[in-house]
Amino acid sequence: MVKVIVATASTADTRCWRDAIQAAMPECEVLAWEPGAEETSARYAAVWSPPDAFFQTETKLQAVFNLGAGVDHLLSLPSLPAVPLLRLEDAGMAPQMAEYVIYNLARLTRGFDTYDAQQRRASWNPLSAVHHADWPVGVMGLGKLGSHVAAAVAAVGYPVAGWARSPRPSSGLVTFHGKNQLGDFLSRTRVLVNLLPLTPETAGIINADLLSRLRPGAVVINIARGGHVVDTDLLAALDSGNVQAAVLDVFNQEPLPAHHPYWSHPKVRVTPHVSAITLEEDAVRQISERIRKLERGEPVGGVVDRVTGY
Ligand code: NDP
Ligand code: OXD
Repeated sequence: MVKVIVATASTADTRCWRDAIQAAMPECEVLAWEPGAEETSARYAAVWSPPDAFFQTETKLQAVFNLGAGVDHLLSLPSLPAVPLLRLEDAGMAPQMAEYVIYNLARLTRGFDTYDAQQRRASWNPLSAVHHADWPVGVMGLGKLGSHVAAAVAAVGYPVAGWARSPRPSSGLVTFHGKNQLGDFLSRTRVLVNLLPLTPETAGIINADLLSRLRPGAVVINIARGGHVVDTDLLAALDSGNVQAAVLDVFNQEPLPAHHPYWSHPKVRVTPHVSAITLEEDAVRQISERIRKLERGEPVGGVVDRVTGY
């Protein structure tokens, strides 16, 4: 019987995922890894932020499935084996991301925070109409999540452009690609939405130079990874007024430390890495379908390119 082993940073999560995968794959034996356990000869692993010790122990793996979209943590582990690494593709996260971005866009552009304050004072005071043209949105990263977010934001009526590594001739969006076109992308962007993977090329990309190239009154929505942002540069841009607001879901250190200035900054909204939560049913369906395909010797989607890092 094929063995699948689950490993996460928490024993409780590991057991939940083990139960869910076992229910979906009665033909396999699904195990829950715990620190100090013996090697199990598992063929497949399903993991989220496991410790390196997991890969030191489980040395017979033929493929590793990430229980999320981003693989930056896994790729940093020295003992990650050189076998196919597969990540979740959308799996119900793209609509959550679109909802998060549209909610925050509407809140910021249409003054819903002001209406909240007005309600507390029983003040009836309509603000002027919003012109979407004044809020051009730029989505960095046009992959499974970014392309869905860009299309959803465009459907609400905002002008949207996207930036990726390679050209997108027929995407129906205004698109830019590569370092050479980053400047043109930024100079037409007022609301910057980050959905890049964290790789050596993209680490620290949201820095003083990038922020200074956005349109005046810029807004930054970071829903990818904290490592994309140079926090001191973003705080300086917020304090100088170059950036009028930041919506941050991911941080260089998570949980965000209690003393961090983002918590109390009047121009910052913090959420605890929830812009898209991995949905158990969708994730288990995607992983079990892929394991079955691998067992039949068929090709599978979601394989990470170890050279580009995503
Ligand atoms: P994909 O791999 O599908 O897409 C990545 C996109 O980024 C591609 O369009 C790619 O370009 C582009 N890209 C990569 N490197 C560069 C670069 N150097 N310059 C320009 N563009 C680049 O990823 P997903 O859409 O599935 O996920 C994106 C990220 O979202 C994840 O890596 C993860 O970090 C984050 N995430 C956050 C969550 C949260 O709750 N906050 C939940 C889920 C994901 P190209 O198309 O040309 O290859
Ligand atoms: C992911 C995440 O990458 O939840 O899936 O951050």
